[in-house]
Amino acid sequence: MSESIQRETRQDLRELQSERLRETVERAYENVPFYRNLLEEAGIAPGDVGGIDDVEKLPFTTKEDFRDEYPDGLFAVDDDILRIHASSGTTGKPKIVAYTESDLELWDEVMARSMAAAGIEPGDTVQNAYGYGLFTGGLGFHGGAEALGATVIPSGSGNTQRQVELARDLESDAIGCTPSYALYLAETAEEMGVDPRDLPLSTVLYGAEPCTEPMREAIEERLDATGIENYGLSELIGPGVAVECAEAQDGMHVWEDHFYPEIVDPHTGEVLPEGKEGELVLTSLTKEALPVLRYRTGDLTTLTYEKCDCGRTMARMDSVTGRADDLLIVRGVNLYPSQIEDVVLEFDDVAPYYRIDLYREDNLDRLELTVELAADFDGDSDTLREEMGERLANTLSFRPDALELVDYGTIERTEVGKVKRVYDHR
Ligand code: DLL
Repeated sequence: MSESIQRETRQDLRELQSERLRETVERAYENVPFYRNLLEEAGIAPGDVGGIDDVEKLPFTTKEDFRDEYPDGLFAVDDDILRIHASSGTTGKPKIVAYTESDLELWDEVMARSMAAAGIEPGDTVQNAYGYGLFTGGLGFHGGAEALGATVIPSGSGNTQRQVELARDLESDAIGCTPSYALYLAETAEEMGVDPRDLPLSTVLYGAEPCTEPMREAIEERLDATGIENYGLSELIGPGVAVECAEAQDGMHVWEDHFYPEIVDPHTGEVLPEGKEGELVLTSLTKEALPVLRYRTGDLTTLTYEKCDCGRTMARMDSVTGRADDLLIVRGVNLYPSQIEDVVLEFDDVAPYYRIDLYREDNLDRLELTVELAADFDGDSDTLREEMGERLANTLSFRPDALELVDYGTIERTEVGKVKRVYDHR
């Protein structure tokens, strides 16, 4: 089922989605008072949902709903919960998520499927450098690797020197980690006198934080491996919502038999046509403990339904360009950090490390950009700074108030958790 469903005709897939949406709405209505109220307020009874086309009638679920219903107000079961995870946002209470036995099986399945799509095979050794614990990355990857029949090394996050040794000595074929950590691993290997390109890793399955194309190229080049992006979020399951295929590396296949994607205008909530960028909204189609209807992820991306070169027919999502709440408004200009990253990392003379600091002075916004020079840089940094400033101005119609180029190794690295690059002091 798992293999063939990925190449199903769109029509058959929609029939399956229709059936599953009806069940999910019914489940949410019957078992979650929050959803019963929400649906009643919207004037919708479960019987009004005929098929997947009716998804647009349903109200949204938001991050605030998770916070307001903390800790378990969104759960649809009492006694059958086998696992709890949590995702901490930048503010407020964590979002608590729950799994029944069938949810954990589903998670293993979508993660095993993701790894297979990434080119990982049974018998391969997968080093899992995502954090174990409440964060979904560690255990999500772990279960998937075992379900696939791979050998998993549960190295977890941090301990980077040991990670290098493990990868080398146990001949890890693949590593799962954040994109920033993949670069940190390469850097640590170099410091240890190990050429990262000589490590046996052939696949880096990165995710959990944004990664632009130049950043992927840096990972692939420094580790001499294929970089495969994956996407997921705790509210829906954890990692395992979408992944690129090794054949095409051209957008992440959303496992649409379990997670139904839409793109909406982040301001109006209106559903946007294929190819338009907007906020990703996801509906779970098979979750038991925590069914979610039209969850506003806050992540900005686009969807395409064109069949992939690999033959899969499920929708593909682009890399996340930013989060709706990441938008930097600097003196009225709207910018996403990823747009700045895209321009800056195009320069060969810089290392993939930068930070953005925002201040307010005399009621005016001020953006300072700090970028690291490449380790072997021996050019004229004034000229480089000028060129970079020009290119930012031409591409983004925006020039940072200060642009500083600093020596390689100056910007603090993130060894554990998700990288932070924007510091808003306003
Ligand atoms: O980060 C799950 C995950 C673990 C995904 C490991 C991939 C690999 P949360 O901690 O709940 O779950 O954070 C979810 O992280 O809404 C996005 O904003 C961001 N995110 C996840 N994957 C990507 C990605 C995990 N590939 C939030 N690109 C999501 C950009 C991502 N952002």
